[in-house]
Amino acid sequence: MPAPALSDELAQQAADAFLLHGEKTRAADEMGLSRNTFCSRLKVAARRGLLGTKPVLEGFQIHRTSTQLGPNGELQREWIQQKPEAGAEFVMPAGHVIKGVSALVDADDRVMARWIKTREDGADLESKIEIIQRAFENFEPRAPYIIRPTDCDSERLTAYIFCDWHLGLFAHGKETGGPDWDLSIAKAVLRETVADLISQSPRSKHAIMLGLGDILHADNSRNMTERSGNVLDVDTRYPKVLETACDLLAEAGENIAAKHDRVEIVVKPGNHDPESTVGIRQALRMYFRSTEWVDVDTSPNPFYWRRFGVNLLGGAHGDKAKPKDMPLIMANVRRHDWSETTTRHFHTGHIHHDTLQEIGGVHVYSHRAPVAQDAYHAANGYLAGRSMRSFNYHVDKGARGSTEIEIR
Ligand SMILES: [Mn+2]
Repeated sequence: MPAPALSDELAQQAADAFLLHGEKTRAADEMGLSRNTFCSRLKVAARRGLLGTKPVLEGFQIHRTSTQLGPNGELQREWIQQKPEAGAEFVMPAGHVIKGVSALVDADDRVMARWIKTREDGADLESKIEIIQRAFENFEPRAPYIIRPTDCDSERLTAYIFCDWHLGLFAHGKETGGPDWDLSIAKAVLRETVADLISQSPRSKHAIMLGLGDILHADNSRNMTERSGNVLDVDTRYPKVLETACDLLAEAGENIAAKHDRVEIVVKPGNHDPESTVGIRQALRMYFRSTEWVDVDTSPNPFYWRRFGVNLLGGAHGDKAKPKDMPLIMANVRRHDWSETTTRHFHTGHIHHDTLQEIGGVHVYSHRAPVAQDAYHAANGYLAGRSMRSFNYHVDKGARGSTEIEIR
C-alpha cells in the first residue's frame, strides 16, 4: 500500500521550523522528529513551494514562481516551487549514435521527459554493402532464383502439354512449302510460345509441365529414327541440340514455377528421343533439386497418370499404344481412381495434329506440334496447324477449358 500523501499542514510545519532554525538537525530536534522524517517532509514542502525563494535546498532548484498582486499592483503573495535539480546535460557515450527518441507528454502534448536511446555506431552503409558483397563473392546459389508465387487458386490444376518440339529438325522452306526451320528459329519461337502460354493460363496452384515425347528430333548423332532407320533432316550437332532442349525446358520450368505454387515436371519418351529423355529428366531433376515446390518425375514408365479430385489424367507419346486403347488401359491401371472420377482425359502427341475422340467416357486428345514440317512430312501432304496448349482442371468441377497459343 503506498504511503498516504503528507498533509500540507505537516509540510508547512517542517518548512516553518527550517526557516526558523536555519538548520535541519536542530529543526528536527525541535519538532521531536527524526532527521530522516524531517528531511523528507522538508523536501515535500520544497516541491509544494512552501519554502519561498530562500533557502534553495541542496540538490533542488527553483522550478516555478507565481505571485498574487493587489489592486494597485503591489505584491501580496509569492509562491516559489522548488524541484530536485535536473541532472547534468546529456552526453552521447563515445562511439554511440542515436537509435531512437521517445517522449512523455502531458495532456496538452507538451514534452515532460524525453528518452534518448543510443547504440554503438557500426560501419557506415557503404562499407556494410562492401562487406556483404565480399561475403557473397564466391557464393553459387544451389537453386535457380525463382520468386515463389502467391494468390494461386488452390482448387485448380494446369497441365502444360509439351509434345513434338522436334528440336534440331531442319526444314528448307522452298522445299517444304512452309517456313524455314532450324535450331535457332526453334529456340526463339518456342521461348515466345511457352511464355505466352504460361501468361495466358489461369493462376492455378497446381501445374504439370507434361512433356509427351519427341522434344528432340534425333536421339543421337546418327540422325536416323531408331526403329525404322529413316534419315532425319537435322540442324547442327546432337550435343548442341540436347543442350538447347535442357535450357528451354529448365527455363519453361522456372517460368511455370514462378506462376504456380506446386509444379510437377514430367518428360516422357517419344519415338525420336527415347534415350535422350532419360538424360533430360536427370538434368531437370538436378536443376530443380533445391526448389522444394518443383518435383521432377524421373520414372521411366512411358505412361503418365495423375488424379486431381474428380479428374483423372493420362498421357503418353502415342506411338506405341493406340489412342483407342488408352481408355481401357486407364481403367485397368488406375482402377480405383477410375471409379472415383468423372472427368477423364488422355493426352498424346506423335501425329502432330489436333484430334479429340470420346471413347468410353474418356476424352482422348492428340495435340499439334509447334514445329515446322520437314521435307518427309511435307512430301506426304500432311496438313496441320502449329500451336501449344494447356488444360485447366477444377478439383471438384472437372475440366475448365484450355488455352491455345497458335504459331504463325
Ligand atoms: Mn512422334
